[in-house]
Amino acid sequence: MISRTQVGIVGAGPAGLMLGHLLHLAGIDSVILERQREEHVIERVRAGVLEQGTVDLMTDAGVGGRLAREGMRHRGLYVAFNRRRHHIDLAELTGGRTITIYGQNEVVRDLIAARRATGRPLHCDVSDVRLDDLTSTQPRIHFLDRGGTPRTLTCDFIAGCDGFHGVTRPSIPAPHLQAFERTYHFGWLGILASAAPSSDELVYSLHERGFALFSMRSAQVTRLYLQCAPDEDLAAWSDDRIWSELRARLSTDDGWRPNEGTITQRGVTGMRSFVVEPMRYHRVFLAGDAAHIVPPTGAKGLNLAMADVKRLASALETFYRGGSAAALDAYSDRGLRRTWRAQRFSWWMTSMLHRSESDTAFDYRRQLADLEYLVSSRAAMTSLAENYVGTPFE
Ligand code: RFL
Ligand code: PHB
Repeated sequence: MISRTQVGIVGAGPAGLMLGHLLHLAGIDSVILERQREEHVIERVRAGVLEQGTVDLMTDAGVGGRLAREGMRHRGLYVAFNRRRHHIDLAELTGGRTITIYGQNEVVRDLIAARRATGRPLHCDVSDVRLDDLTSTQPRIHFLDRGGTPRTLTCDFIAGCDGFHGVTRPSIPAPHLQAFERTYHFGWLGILASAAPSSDELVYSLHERGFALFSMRSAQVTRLYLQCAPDEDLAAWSDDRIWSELRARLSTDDGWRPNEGTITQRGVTGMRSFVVEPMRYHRVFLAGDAAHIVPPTGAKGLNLAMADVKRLASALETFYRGGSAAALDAYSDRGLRRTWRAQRFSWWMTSMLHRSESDTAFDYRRQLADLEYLVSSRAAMTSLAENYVGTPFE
């Protein structure tokens, strides 16, 4: 079966779904292909921090209703070390900009509902996705639909929104891409717990035993992370061990500690920094994690993905309206500027807050000095705040 569309979108994460929705609003048709089942995509627990640019994009695109009702707006955050919490007033330092806590899976749930309401195609559970004719003006995507029927999609453009392990980036001939990568010798063990958040804002903590992060999803659900080995065996972590480690790394001398409750979800994530240049090959465009990965410490991944697809949708709209390809031609360079800025920030937050096996006592003292400086200098706090809340989307 052969069909055609204007934009073939590979991947139904936040990038692919938002791109499809923005194109729909511009009257451009698209087909979204996703290799996982729809329930899996909706239930995958990941990011939680939305920059104002992401919130505005959701709102302007008409998919921000539940986000406005259920998202938790935070004006600041805490940094903890030496058993003390220090407040950083993000809003005051950035002329009123804030962040919103709303789970990535909720963003995805809202975007899937919006897609279904448009009646435009979203094929989940597809397999064997392959791309060819990438140098032609009609690149193609081949796949098996959920019933196993082979299908071909002829496209004007292909958007690779298929994440770091997707098929689009490896389909581009290697000499055309340059990759920049850094891996870290640690990961995060993350949990969701049925416990009311004991702090109204996030707490990023450096402890001698490693990093820990206190976050939340709702008035009843706490989200917590512990630095661990990248290949940490979850089976070695009983609930008691998780809570005792979280208590050790997060509790502060003012008596604050996370509330505890039933652990409803747990997982281990490795960490990397990765950028590919350029983000385009002929009529194939890479967006989101397919093009770049940041360690989660700066909470930038989802927001970068949203900034990419906003730029891409607007460039495609310009192209279809008047035939100018200038914005498409600028897509990669503009995205790379934003990406490298987020890379620098995420690397900096990560290295300031994590302990490495190769670290010496000198390194730990240096990290503490970095943190002391951060919380005592308005200039240093402003630098963190500006980057954390994110620059406005183009
Ligand atoms: P996704 O979400 O990985 O979606 C890609 C989709 O493509 C599908 N796919 C394919 N489909 C068809 N054919 C193929 N061959 C395919 N191969 C893959 C996949 O199944 C998937 O559905 O990428 P996208 O859309 O670019 O979105 C990026 C974000 O998911 C990611 O950057 C964030 O989750 C990163 N991140 C955070 N970002 C933030 O902005 N703020 C945060 O607070 C934050 N915290 C986090 C995070 C990521 C984490 N993990 C688990 C890596 C916390 C964690 C723990
Ligand atoms: C989350 O709530 O999942 C979260 C918050 C901040 C981060 C990463 C993840 O930096």
